[in-house]
Amino acid sequence: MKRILATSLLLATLSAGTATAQISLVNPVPQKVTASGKGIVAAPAAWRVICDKKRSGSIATQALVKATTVKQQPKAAYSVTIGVKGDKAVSKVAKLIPAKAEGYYLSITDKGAVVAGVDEEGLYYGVQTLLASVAEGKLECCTITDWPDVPFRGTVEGFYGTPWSHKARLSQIEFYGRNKMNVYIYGPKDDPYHRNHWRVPYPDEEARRIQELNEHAKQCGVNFYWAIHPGVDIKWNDADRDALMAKLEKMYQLGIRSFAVFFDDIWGEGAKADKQAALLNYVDDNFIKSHKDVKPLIMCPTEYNRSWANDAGGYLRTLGTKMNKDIQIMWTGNSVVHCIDKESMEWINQRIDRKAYIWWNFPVSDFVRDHILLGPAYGNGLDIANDMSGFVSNPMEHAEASKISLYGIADYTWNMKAYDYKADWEKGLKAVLPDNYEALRTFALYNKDLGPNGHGFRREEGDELKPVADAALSGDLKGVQSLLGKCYELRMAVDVLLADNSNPELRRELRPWLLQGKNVADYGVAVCAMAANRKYPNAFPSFEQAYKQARALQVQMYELENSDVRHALQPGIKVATKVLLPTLNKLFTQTVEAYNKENGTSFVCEAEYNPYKIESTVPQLALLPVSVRGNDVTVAPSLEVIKWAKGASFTIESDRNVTFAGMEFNLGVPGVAKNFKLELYDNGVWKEVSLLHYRDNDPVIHTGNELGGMQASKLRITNVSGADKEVYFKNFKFVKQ
Ligand code: LOG
Repeated sequence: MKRILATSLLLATLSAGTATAQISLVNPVPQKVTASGKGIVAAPAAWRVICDKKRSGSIATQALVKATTVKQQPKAAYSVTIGVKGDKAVSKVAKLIPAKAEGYYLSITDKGAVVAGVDEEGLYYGVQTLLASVAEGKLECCTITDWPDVPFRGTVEGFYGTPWSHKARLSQIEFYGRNKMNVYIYGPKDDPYHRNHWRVPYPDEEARRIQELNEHAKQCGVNFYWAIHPGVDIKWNDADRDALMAKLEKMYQLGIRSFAVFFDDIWGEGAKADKQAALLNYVDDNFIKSHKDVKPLIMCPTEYNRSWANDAGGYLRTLGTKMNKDIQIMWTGNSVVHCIDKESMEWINQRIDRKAYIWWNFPVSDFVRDHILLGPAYGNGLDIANDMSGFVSNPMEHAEASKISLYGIADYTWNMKAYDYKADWEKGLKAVLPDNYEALRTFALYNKDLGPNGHGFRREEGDELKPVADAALSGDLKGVQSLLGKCYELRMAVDVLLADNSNPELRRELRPWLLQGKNVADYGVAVCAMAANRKYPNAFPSFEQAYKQARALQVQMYELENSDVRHALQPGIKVATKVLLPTLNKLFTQTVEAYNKENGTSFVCEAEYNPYKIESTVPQLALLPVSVRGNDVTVAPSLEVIKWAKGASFTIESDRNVTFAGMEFNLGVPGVAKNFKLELYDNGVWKEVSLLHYRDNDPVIHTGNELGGMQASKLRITNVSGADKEVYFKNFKFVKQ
């Protein structure tokens, strides 16, 4: 009895202070919250909505009516009064509405709530705040004034690879609305009607789906931007200008009211700043502005990051001076994948003479498809809200899993100064998988970093594990025990997630990594048993038993990496690569070495097994993963323009001789075969193999018939043209016999 009293007293004191409890369920964190009245009370079972007649069809009203948290009943005692500045219903609180676009005032008491938006968007967000705060069946009496820091917040579906499914997009858009993001830019690189066949209108079925997405976005308060990517083959003539206008007009007729034009990842004719500016000014003057209901145009430049910007060439300054000021210009930061800070914002804004629109390449994983990125969104400056016109994240092709970091990005862009990425990460995990949040958290701890990659972008992973790892490696048995505990924990989390039915799409996305997580955890258990056995030689399992299991799991990890469990285009399956797996590998090696020394045995002590290795003097190619599927050996494609210097080469080496059945690669440019030399290395001699295209307009490069049956341990491709070349690295594979 006493204890209950004490707890309730404690609760009472807490709730009399600043409002936190129920409001902490709200994302993004509101700008200003003041606790008032009775603190936390039970939420009503039903409420009645009061608004001006003209407001009854608004998306805010619809969101309230459709809400499942609290039912709407015309006679309910609890009232929710809603309106936009100027509406009669909210005239009493008109003065309290913040004078900021998309802002709102919200008051919650035990008798009723009032939501007053400065505009329709603000009202919608106020309603979202109210709905999120009652999600656990309680009400927190308080007043809130709230508005976003950044005017445009959301995502750009701008990655290479399998575009999101229609269902995934619907779910994303709903998630954005709930978390107060107002932008979804549709620009998947591999939608042919966006890029390669940009002139061609969508077939009816696809057009209907885009229409549905756009309608859904409207209901969720999200602006659906449709992006076009014409730079690959655009001619600067009237015919192509008209083709672009015609396609945009078609999309307008489908109902689209927000547009973007992308010029990223191209070179040559399409990459000219003055031509791009002239074309977009034309689009702006004759399409965007002539339709009164269209949002400002967004463009992605060719030099979209500082490391690629050739300042002397003046590309960015040309856009800055020549392109209409209302056209927004995207920017990924100091490099393709980079966090953004004040200094880098100032650098770009000066050049483009406007506030850059940030395209943040996180959590996108199209350049590290063997990893899945479940970590928090951190590293961007908290003082740059006023330096940008918008901030969108480019997510992973794994839409559900991306929501973990998107949850944080929504918060960051709304209320930057208060952004606490660690707290957001926990909340994001809960939002994605409320039923098994702990398991998802444990698994996510081992899936944050990207591994070594061409962009040099890395993330924290496993810092919390380091003391345990150091202790285990120093031979401390307690350390080994703790490490074993971590492996059990991972194993349990994986099993729970593999059987979780509450978010089947998330489970489908995570599956390759879950299965690999299971291998890593089992491997860890075996390695810890080996280490423990050094202290207790008579315990079960024996050193040899545990060693055999550890070896078997190394093979299983490799086999799984090259199995059909992978998603399309996935080169491997990497889990826990930053701290846990390297620790286990080290522990394995040092334990085997010590055992061999003492017992005169010669157990293999290498921990990692990969028969193929790449070496390259083209830096962009040096870190690409190699994968095996049946007899196919594939090097993962690179997505950017590859600067292949004259004389530079790319070598792939096998740990044994391979008998070749065939080979095929694609550098994305017709006719380039003559610039490259292919050689195979056999018994100390390099032998040349001829290269050819089957057709003039087909970039695929084939090898001469002499390749069939040849044996070699290395294969090398060299730029022998005598000049630096710009190519793509779209596809590269050879087939073993
Ligand atoms: C592409 C983007 C891709 C990303 C990460 C931009 C503006 N363009 O290197 O489509 O998802 O990097 O690989 C890009 O970032 N090119």
